[in-house]
Amino acid sequence: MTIELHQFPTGLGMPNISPFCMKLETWLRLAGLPYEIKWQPDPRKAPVGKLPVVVADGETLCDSERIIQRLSQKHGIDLDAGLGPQQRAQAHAMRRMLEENTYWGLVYSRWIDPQGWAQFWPVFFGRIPAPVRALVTRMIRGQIRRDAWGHGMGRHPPADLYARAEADLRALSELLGEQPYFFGAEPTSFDATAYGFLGNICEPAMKTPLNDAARRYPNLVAYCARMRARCFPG
Ligand SMILES: N[C@@H](CCC(=O)N[C@@H](CS)C(=O)NCC(=O)O)C(=O)O
Repeated sequence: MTIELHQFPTGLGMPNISPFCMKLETWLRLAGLPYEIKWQPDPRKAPVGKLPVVVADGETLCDSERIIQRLSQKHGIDLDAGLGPQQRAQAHAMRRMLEENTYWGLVYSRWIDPQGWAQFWPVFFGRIPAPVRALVTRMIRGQIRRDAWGHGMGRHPPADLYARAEADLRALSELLGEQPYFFGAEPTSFDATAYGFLGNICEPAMKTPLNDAARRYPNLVAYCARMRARCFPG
């Protein structure tokens, strides 16, 4: 049984600069499933144009959550076995918040905010030969601007947008409190999502209002360090 994990290349000192790819890789590590990485810089090659993708025993799976459900079922793994219905509902709501709202704060901070863009573009586009770089960069950045606008987050003035994303961080900080993981002493599947997103906000050596906001929550910073030590040591 082989699990091929097709995901974006790494950067910024992170296991992955895509929070969805990092979520899935974190989950695979928490689940103890061996996998082989296939680096894929171009999401258009993926069946639905988004990464991560997993190919397992000839089956191609898209969407991090769907992949986790399928692999859990196939391997008889349930990282949430210890959670009651109310905790599972909380995990679901927090995951949706991170993936559908906080995500756009992160996208804005890297791709649209001029301060973040100056730090981010060399990581993402630095290896593309100069003659085509400007064209590719303009095309992809333009698409991401349209996506953020279409979602709605990209229509807010920057201060409002960052305030909306910081409200998510505050909520997560309150929910985590002094616990090592979001639901107690051991990680659950929500911690894979949480680290994919919070890690990508707290840990990279980037300075934007979003990174600065996250680093004002000591429990979130310590949580990311704990998750990294557990899942990506060395
Ligand atoms: N719901 C998907 C979302 C994946 C996703 O949005 N991936 C981004 C990278 S973080 C992507 O591939 N974007 C490429 C694009 O939109 O063109 C999942 O959970 O896997």
